[in-house]
Amino acid sequence: MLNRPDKSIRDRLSKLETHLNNENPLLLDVVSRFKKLDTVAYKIGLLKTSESYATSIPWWPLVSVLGTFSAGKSSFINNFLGDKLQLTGNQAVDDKFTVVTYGNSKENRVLPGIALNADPRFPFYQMSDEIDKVASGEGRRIDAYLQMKTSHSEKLSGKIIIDSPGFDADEQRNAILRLTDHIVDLSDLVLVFFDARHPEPGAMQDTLDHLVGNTINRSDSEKFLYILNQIDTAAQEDNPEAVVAAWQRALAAKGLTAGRFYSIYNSDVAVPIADEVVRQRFEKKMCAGQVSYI
Ligand SMILES: Nc1nc2c(ncn2[C@@H]2O[C@H](COP(=O)(O)OP(=O)(O)OP(=O)(O)O)[C@@H](O)[C@H]2O)c(=O)[nH]1
Ligand SMILES: [Mg+2]
Repeated sequence: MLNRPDKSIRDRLSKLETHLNNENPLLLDVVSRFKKLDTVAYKIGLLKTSESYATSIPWWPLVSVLGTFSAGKSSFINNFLGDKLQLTGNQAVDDKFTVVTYGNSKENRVLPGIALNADPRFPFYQMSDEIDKVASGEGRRIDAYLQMKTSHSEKLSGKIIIDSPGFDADEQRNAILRLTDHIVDLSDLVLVFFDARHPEPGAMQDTLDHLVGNTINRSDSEKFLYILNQIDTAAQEDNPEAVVAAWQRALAAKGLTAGRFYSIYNSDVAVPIADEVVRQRFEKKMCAGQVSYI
């Protein structure tokens, strides 16, 4: 019996090592220990030579950014990375999930979803098989649902961020919803974005149903952060408390009364606040908001 991994797994591990070398070299030692363990497991028949223990754990923490359409998910990611990676705008801009990973090259690269099948950073071995599991027959259309982008931002090194299409009642498709569930399951941190311009339940019913109602009873509910973005838009009428209260009531109506709630705005794209006193107060509060969670 052969005691060494077959070629596909050797290639995969060598890609994994290259990525770790670029992003988190400390973990290289762990891979070599897994390889030793694999050899033992091949010998006693616990593992097939097409498998490795090293591929069964997610090496890169996954942060997903979900929520209502036009809430500012993509702008937030751009701001966090310090890189204009994602398109933004007031219309529903994104129609697929974008898996954002670290890239060596200074230029951002866009790769089709199928590229994820071969990327050892992503916690699925064959992403298209995973899509097939959640939406039968859709796996071969992986490019319709997913794309991959690389950014040279150091902030991305050692982690993966997923930007998502907003929840828009008209646009909702089953496969997208099921893929959302799947991504939520795999994520280590889930940021659920809401829009302070529309804090009332009607505008965010699907987000409430799907990302609040369905998640409060999960055993890993502590990985969800609920974020009311664009709170700068409450500066004009200087009523952020009323806006936040309306939002909290909508969440509470779905049963969410405890959790981590933040109200933030993105200073890159916010409307300038004319009143000096109000501006200072908003800026001070924003600094207190823990946007640095990632
Ligand atoms: N005033 C203000 N505008 C914001 C803020 N964040 C984002 N925007 C604007 O809101 C609009 C939508 O932002 P996006 O980042 O595209 O929102 P998104 O959630 O990614 O939208 P979809 O991908 O279409 O669901 C853009 O015009 C942004 O400039 C904010 O904190 N304050
Ligand atoms: Mg977007």
